[in-house]
Amino acid sequence: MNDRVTHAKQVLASQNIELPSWAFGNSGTRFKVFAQQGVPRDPFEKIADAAQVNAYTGAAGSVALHIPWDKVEDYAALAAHAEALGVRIGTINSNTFQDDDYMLGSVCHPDPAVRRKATAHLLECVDIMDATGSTDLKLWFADGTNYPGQDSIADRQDRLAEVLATVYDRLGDGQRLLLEYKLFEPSFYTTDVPDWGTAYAHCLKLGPKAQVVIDTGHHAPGTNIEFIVAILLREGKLGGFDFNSRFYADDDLMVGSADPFQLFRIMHELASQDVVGPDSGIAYMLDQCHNIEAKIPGQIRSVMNVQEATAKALLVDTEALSAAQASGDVLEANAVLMDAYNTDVRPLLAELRGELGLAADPMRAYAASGYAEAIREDRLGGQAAGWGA
Ligand SMILES: [Mn+2]
Repeated sequence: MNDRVTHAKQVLASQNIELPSWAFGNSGTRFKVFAQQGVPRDPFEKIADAAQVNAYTGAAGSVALHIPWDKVEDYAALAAHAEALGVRIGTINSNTFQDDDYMLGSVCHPDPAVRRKATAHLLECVDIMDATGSTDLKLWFADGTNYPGQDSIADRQDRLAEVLATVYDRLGDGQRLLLEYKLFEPSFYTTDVPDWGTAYAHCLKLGPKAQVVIDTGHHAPGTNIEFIVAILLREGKLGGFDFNSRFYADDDLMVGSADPFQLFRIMHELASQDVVGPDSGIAYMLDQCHNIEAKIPGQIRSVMNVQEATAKALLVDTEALSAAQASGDVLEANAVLMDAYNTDVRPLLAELRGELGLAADPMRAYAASGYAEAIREDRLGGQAAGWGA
């Protein structure tokens, strides 16, 4: 057990959970955006807020950008700003869904001119990767149709494949294309990349620099996500995660909030293959919006939820589990897993934070820091960041 705790602490100390820049801006539903005070007004302020999450958790050393929301004149300056605050620029996320031209899709659009426009945006994202040192391009497409007969399902796949190949060919050494799937929304009859199988098929054709992203919120209720994790890992095609929590649909709520057991089961698959650490080639990212809760503590809580699920997964008695599985002892195998899940890992994580020179309770330490009050005072005037801003 002591060896296991030591190993768990080593892995947890190196774990990186990437934060989305958009988590710090105003967000909402299609019904209402409730503006908050002190929200960042530009990408520099978003990165400053993300750096706070890293300062209190020690586990969030990178920030994903979303283009065009995070467009700046000087990306090298943005990367230097991040570095000065102890974080770095992570994944570049493309946006081909907020322009009038994209009403019928982007890379799958029937009009070649719209597809060229979308392709140009994706290639610009790779330019930004070059400028920021980012290695991953994350692609999610809002493409799909609402009505049977609206467009050819097969032709749309051909168009998608063609654009993806163009972007893939532009990638430099050490750069990857991460393709994200989503069951539905904003299209409700067909979605052009609806599931891991479709994403996997495209990535397989593209080559080794193309991998699949699992957004935990992008599945039908009851989907066994840990099975998808196991399959993609086995095929070397698991590029990363967008962690969040869903209840009815793609809610982008705090990861591990509604179903911490699902998060544990996912982390168990990853821990059992020893791919939790930063050298695994798997990007562990949050994709969340905090519509009704404060944003920085929302991100801190989310990072802590991932850490707790990871710690539990690392405490699974793997020898006992393997022995029970080999002997067909169903109840014992399940009990070994549940023992780990039911362990209170909060003291272990508090101890680890102490060893890393961090406060034992990141939520309280942040609340006591005065940062929230300071940004409310400082960020008066200007346009608060948010969707499309
Ligand atoms: Mn996502």
